Amino acid sequence: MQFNINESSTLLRKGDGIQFNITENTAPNTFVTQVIASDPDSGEAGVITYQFLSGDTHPDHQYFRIGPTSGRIVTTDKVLDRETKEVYELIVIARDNGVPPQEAHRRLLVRLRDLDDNQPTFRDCRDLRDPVTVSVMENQPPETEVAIVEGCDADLSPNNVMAYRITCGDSEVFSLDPNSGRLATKRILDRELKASYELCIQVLDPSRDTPVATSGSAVIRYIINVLDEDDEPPRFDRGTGKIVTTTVLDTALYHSEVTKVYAHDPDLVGKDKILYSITDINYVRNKYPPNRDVRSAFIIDKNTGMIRTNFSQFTDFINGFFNISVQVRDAKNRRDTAQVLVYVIKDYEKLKFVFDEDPNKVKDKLDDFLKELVPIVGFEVKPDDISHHVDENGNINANKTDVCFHAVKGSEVKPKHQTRKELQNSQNYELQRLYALNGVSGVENCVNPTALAQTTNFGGYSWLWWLLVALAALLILLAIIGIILLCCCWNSYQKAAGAPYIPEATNPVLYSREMEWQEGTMSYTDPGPGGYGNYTYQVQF
Ligand SMILES: [Ca+2]
Ligand SMILES: [Ca+2]
Ligand SMILES: [Ca+2]
Ligand SMILES: [Ca+2]
Repeated sequence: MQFNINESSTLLRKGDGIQFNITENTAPNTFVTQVIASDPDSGEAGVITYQFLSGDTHPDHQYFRIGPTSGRIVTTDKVLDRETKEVYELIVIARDNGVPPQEAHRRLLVRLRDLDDNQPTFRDCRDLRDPVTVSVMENQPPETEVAIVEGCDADLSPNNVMAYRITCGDSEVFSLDPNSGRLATKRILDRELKASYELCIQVLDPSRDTPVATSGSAVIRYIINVLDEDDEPPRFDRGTGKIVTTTVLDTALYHSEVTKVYAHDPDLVGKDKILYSITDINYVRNKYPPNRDVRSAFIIDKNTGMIRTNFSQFTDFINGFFNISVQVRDAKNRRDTAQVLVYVIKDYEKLKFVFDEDPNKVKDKLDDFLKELVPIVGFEVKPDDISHHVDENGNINANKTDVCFHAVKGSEVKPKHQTRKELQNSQNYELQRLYALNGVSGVENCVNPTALAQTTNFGGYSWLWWLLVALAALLILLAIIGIILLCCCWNSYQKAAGAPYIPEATNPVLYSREMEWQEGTMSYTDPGPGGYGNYTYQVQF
């Protein structure tokens, strides 16, 4: 038996069967080819029937049908999708009616031609997750490449040509080559200005008129993070000006904390490596400047910016202020400077606001409250300490807050009595409204008289301690005087009672050595007045 194949539509491959090409997605009953087997037998024994070899090892036959007598192979109503399966293998069996029947096998391959039946997309692309995160270094010149955008189209070339466009986001900052998908910067980027950008990118078939979309499988989001370079100087947080005002107590001891200066380096790189230093210290007072070298009066922690005292007492410096020049620099030696004015005051010169809320709530709103206060009273209030409220008897109330402060006008500390008068002005309705809004219930002495009595220092001890010492000394002195007086009285009594008289000039110690006191009788004779008569005296021991 021999197979004859319709040669006009075949591609012969030696030893590998014959391959036919048909277009994918073709309609049912599309003609593929016709196989014809010839049998030299005549009659019934030469009648040939055709069928496909079936079974698990040859599943592709289900997509095709063969005419049992005609040998015509056509497609079925099953969809032939090239993107699902491109080549189908068919084994055709031709069998005659002889006894026993004769068989011949032939292997055929059916390959699908590609049609442009898939749209470009991002959804099914390998290793692509939405959003795509990429990065680019700041300060790079325009046209720096950020990424190559790549979609996917399941069709074969030329049916898989893709084009790209930006459909939403920061398109004024980035350009996208529609053909190559090259995403690049349009200008120099500054991370400190904007650290992250976002784009929607659509992939499309350039041969079709595709509407612009900002979502769907043909759109992907790109997040572009700008990487940091150490290109910014550190800057002091100065609040309202270049000057930081604070106070130090006249009794401050060596290494007491004065204030902390903060600087901020906008860079991420090296922001933790900024260093603080003091470049100069001056002391300013109108009269009688103290004769001390003040350049070492304060020191600063180079890492934290904490300024501490380097003297143990500041009593000589009351009514003046120190002007400390501080500097901060980063790893690239970019610098910023600020002045810290430190006024030397006594503890009881401070005032406090009493808030009807706990310290955590007050901390959150304190900055805003103090900012709003400035235009109302015309001076600045600088907080020194926030703590639970202590009443005038020294009792602590955790539901209230004390904010001790000093007031500053220009670069001078405002006197306490003036400050108190202006902050307690009940005619200032704007001020009273601000107090009511923020729960301020009073302006009081920061240190109350009781606490002041307990904490006022004299060389490190409270005055109560010194008072007790003085009383004790007085008692001892009185006791000594009393003893001396008693001794004097006793001597006088003895003398008056006829006790033996010891001359004043005689050293009692020497005298005691010369006398030999012994038990017995001592006697001497007195010639008597005018030598008339003898008197004998006896003293019994
Ligand atoms: Ca296709
Ligand atoms: Ca396509
Ligand atoms: Ca920096
Ligand atoms: Ca930077």
